[in-house]
Amino acid sequence: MKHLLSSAVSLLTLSFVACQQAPESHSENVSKMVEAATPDTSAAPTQQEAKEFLEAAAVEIETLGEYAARVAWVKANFITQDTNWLESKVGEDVALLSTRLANQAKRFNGLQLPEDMRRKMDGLKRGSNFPAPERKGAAKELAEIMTRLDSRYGTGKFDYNGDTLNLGQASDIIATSDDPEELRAVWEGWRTVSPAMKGDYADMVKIINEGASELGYADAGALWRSGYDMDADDFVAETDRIWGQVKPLYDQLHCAVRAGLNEKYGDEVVPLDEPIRADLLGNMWGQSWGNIYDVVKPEGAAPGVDTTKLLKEKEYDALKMVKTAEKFFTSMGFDPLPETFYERSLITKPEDREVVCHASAWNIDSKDDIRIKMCTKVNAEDFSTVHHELGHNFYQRAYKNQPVFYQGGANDGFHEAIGDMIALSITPEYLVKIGLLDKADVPGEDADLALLMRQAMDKVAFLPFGLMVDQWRWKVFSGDYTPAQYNEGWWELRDKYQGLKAPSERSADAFDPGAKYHIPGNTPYMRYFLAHILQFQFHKAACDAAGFEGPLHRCSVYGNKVVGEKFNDMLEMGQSKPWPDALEAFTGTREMDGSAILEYFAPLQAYLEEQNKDRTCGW
Ligand code: X8Z
Ligand code: ZN
Repeated sequence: MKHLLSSAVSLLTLSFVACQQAPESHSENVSKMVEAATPDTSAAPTQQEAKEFLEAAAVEIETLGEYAARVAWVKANFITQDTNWLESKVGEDVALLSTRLANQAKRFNGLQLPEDMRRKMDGLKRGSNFPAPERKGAAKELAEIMTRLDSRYGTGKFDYNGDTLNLGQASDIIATSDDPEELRAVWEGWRTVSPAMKGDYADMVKIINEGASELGYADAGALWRSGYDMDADDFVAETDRIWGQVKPLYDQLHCAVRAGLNEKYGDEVVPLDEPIRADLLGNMWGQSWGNIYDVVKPEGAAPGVDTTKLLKEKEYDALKMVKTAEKFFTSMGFDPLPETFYERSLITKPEDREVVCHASAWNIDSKDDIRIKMCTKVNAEDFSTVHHELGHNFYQRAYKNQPVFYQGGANDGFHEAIGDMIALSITPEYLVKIGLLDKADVPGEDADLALLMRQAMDKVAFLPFGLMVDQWRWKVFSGDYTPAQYNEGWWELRDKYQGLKAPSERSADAFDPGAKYHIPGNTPYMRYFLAHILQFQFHKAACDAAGFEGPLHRCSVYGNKVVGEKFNDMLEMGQSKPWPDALEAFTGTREMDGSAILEYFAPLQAYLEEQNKDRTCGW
């Protein structure tokens, strides 16, 4: 999700790179307001002063936030030297504001405050995920680096067989080719875009570590981990615990997929006792494997549903995909999207200019000006992504009446899980209701394994990737991985968690993390691991609330207004309460936990264990 000024982790974030600056005169005015609220830094502050400080800070954040969002939107829709310049400029202002407010908030440290004010103050004190140190010039340098990284990724291209390929074209080849030589060449080709980012990345790490240290954190990783309403070390223990719950399921899937690929490509390309080559999994990063579902299609099981084929047969286009996803939300009682959403969103890739194609959802004015930006293709993956993005937008609109401090997800994993939870309700029975599937083609119970396998190839395959990306960043921030070890460290974790390996020896200057959007795009990633756990908890709670009694993968809450209302109650809370309160409101539990995803896939896990019983699993 792209958002400037609110996140579960911090109030002012550059993570979406746009930042800019309100017109100078206005900026000065608001600065004076904050100054006025904290007049004498030596005197013991009063609660009244704290109240005034928070009020003035909210005005500053809202004002600069909207300006920054508009600049960032223009840059992401039209990458040029000038829009990069503008974005760096506003990024600097956002960084300066964030650092200043964090420092000013410290003044109220010793003061007893009502819980609500303390929560707002603590949010401010966390600064941003990419904090600039106070020294002169640091915010500017940081903002310029962040803009450069993001734009380099957005405009990345490479030559292949006499053609120039962008990421979308390269991804299509990875999704459909079964020529290992071609796959390797395209996989490597995309990774020629990122070595040029490495110097900037190392410089950025130094700057934000310095900023984090000034805010009182050991490093930027410690700052990121502190954004979950719990002790940062406890958060790490929680993610490890949850990974421990789901790892046996992943290991079974890995084993079956390796065996399927081995059958297809032979021992030379896919040895049975090694990690899997990362270019063979149908996705540029090997993060979700739905595109190679055929290699593990359960034998003898009835076929599931090929959503890509259905969308194409029924001549869906990007707009129809978005309208269909919107209709899911409105069927549950949410208001339709505003007209401006359709007027202002970008939903197909323009041919005549450079845009950041990575899908995102925007909240421009913290009210109703919500939009998405994605280079939609008509396929199952993007059908699901459209639901994902609208989930962000409906969440943003649900919490729009919260104070700006609370306009964010209960935690950042919640924000990523909303649309995904809705997409879990895309069952064959639902597809019949919207006319995509003929009633006669609804697969029976004998297709359950096929349906679960197809879903697991996306959702289960993703789990270790969701975990390892920020494991890598945390080690980079802590200095465990020096710039010289960046790439080696990346592959160490790819091996450890995913059981994947590069298709060939990586060169000394390779910077493979930079070939994944969220590294140059400056977006934390643990949120997606959490979301892949949470969305199943939400789905189960929704199905329970609907009184559904069948297996979870056959449950759809389409049209269920009772569930919609309960869901909305959680969404409206935004970030106003610690996330366990929000989770409890909807699911009745206060813990993020892997038991729901395990329950969902239980029949598949049993099947995989049986299939794998004579295989040697692991790597
Ligand atoms: O980045 C995204 C969304 C935008 S928030 C499209 N996702 C992650 C990714 O693409 O790597 C969704 C799933 C994981
Ligand atoms: Zn998202």
